[in-house]
Amino acid sequence: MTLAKQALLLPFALLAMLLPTLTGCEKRTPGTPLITSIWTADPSAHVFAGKLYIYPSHDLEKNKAYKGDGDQYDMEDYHVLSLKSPSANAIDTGEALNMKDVPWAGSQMWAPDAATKNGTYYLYFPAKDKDGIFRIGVASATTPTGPFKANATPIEGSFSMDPAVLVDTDGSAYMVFGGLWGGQLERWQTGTYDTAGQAPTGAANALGPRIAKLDGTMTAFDGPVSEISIVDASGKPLRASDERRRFFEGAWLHKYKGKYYLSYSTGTSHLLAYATSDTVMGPYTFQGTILDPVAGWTTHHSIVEWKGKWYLFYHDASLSKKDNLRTVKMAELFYEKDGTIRKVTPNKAPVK
Ligand code: FUB
Repeated sequence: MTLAKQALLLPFALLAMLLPTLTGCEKRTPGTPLITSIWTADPSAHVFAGKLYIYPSHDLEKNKAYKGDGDQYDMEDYHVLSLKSPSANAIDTGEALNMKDVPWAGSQMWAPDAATKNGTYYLYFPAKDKDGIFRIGVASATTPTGPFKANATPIEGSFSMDPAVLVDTDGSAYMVFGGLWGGQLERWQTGTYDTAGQAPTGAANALGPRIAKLDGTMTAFDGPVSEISIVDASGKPLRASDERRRFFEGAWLHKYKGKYYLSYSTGTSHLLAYATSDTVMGPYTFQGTILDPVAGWTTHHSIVEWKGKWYLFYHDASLSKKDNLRTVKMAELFYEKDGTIRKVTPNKAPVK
């Protein structure tokens, strides 16, 4: 081919390369990370004004010795990711909040979530306070990507970690939260913080996630915190020894066809499981597993509807091979006709 012909064809070749990006029709190989420029975990996804935003934890690589009691998840800030189409790579929109700007926080900025009301965006996040006790804070912004300004004190009455907020169809907002072990939930069984608090064992009822209604300001609880009961098909609360079904951490609430779905990580058995209820406060009846164990100790997710399809956002540690350096991923999620969720097999689930 002559040089003149090559020059003529160049614009067409460039257009063919750029077309998938321009039209949003590019395909991502199933199971590949949404972003690799930073380590990300605990993806809480939301659609705000038609665009998808992910509020993940930002895992950090540090040259430090850890005790391994959860302190290896040693995060200090949040970045918001945005996605322009389900198959596009995520874009890091930059730092949205840093621990140095949170007056009460001392360490471990863990899994956050976000919500919006009347044009303000709220970022909910757990962190250990200066006494080493997990609390849940809130920060606000005028855009979904921040920067967020943190309130001076944590939400009154909050404790433990992994907040997730559901804004219900009538506009009421609810926060579910809590997590065992590193998340300290077992230390709150008496209503006050007790360092000696131990998780129930054996046939005792498992601890449930906590739920509180948010008031109109979206920055405070509107009433007491309750424990959610997760029961089996016969209505019996799940037992502490039932590690493949009982709650451990990472609760998420969504609504599908008028039913409430509470999904969560089972921790020690590394599953994502779910339960359903006709009322937001529960009790929730256990339904099944959404995702089998992924690479790494933790598993954490969110579920969101976008452009008429449902998606599971999750993370794994397959890229770093280190539990505390994770990458967020997504897979399409399907409901059966009876409302049960079809188990996701991420390496086979195409994202179109
Ligand atoms: O990312 C730190 C913690 O690991 C989260 O808060 C838990 O849900 C687990 O994913």
